[in-house]
Amino acid sequence: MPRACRRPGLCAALTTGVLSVAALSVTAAPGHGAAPAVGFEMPFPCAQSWTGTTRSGHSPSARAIDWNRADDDGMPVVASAPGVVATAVPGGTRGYGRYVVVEHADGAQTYYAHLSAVSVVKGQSVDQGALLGRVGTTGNSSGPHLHYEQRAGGSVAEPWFHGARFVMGSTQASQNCVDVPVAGNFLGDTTAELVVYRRAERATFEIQRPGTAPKVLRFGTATDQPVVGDWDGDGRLNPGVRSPATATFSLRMPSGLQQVVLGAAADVPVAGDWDGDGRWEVGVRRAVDGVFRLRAPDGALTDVPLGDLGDLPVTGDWDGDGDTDLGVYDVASATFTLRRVDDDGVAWLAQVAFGSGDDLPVTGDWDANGRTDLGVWDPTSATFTLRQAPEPTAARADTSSVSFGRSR
Ligand SMILES: [Ca+2]
Ligand SMILES: [Ca+2]
Ligand SMILES: [Ca+2]
Ligand SMILES: [Ca+2]
Repeated sequence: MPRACRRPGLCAALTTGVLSVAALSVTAAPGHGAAPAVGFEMPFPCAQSWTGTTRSGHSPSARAIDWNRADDDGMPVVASAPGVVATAVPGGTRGYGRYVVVEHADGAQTYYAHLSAVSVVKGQSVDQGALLGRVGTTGNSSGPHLHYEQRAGGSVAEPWFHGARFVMGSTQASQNCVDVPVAGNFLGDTTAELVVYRRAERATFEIQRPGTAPKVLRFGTATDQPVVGDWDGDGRLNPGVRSPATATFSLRMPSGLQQVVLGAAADVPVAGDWDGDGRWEVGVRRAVDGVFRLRAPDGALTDVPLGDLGDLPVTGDWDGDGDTDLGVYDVASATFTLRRVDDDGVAWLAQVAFGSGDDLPVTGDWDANGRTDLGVWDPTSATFTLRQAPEPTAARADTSSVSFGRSR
């Protein structure tokens, strides 16, 4: 029952069969110090140390944390857990100032206030560790810091991080160190490899090689968004990242680095060979309206609306014609919607139910038949589940599971 184990303290007790008094107290008295149902991490990139304090009369609750560290003005603020942006106020001047609220499972919420910049928009899905904004001193604030709350049932709850109750006044290193699932043919053998992007100050792409250690490519930072593609058209994927703050793609090739500025901070990067010439291009799925904006090599832009605001974008060549197609994944219903365009230019949509729970989508040609297949990655168990069929939209399919990456 891995999905129930999102509270490391309790899970450890359950797996050893010894339910200690401390573990029992975890389940008692909801709202009065009970462990949250969501496994929250600190709202800062992996390994950063921050000091959290409160005071009597802290509005709206002494359970709210003011986070500080040296030179903290402008430092990145990231999501404590996956969720949907419930509120994003990029221009606030009173109270919380510029702030973000993320809604998680079971109606739990996290608040991030007094920001200098907001990088997300209402309605979009954010993954754990995703950039939400920058530390600032907007609104009712006397100096740069992050005002942070965990709420349950609308009330400010006692904050917990990494399965432990937070001790006010303590300095802790963020364990918001997450893998992001990626896949694609990096090694040139025509089948797609399983890959994770390991968020860190010096991030890495970890490429699975069965029977031997993963191939590790160092590229990107903790708050970059991974985006991979065959930028030089040699048949193998290359790493890439997009910096949300500057909306800049950095695409790495053996010959050097290509940079492309596209979209707004909140947009999600995508990549594919839109024109089928063997070299991949980039695009974004716009967070404000869910429209894909695809960039041609000459800079021309094509807009394709697809899916709902909170859906996650996927790309792949579903019909095997050489042109990359678009799709979206609805996490709540665990359903892919795949779009292809026929020879007459008519767009067709097909839905495929696959995955469950908090799974994140991945796509890759697992069987090397030229058609991109579907898959999901379960962050709780760090397991890829791959769907294999002659065509990704076929009703019948085989599935296989592979553990790869670090569980959250
Ligand atoms: Ca390449
Ligand atoms: Ca191309
Ligand atoms: Ca296609
Ligand atoms: Ca395939």
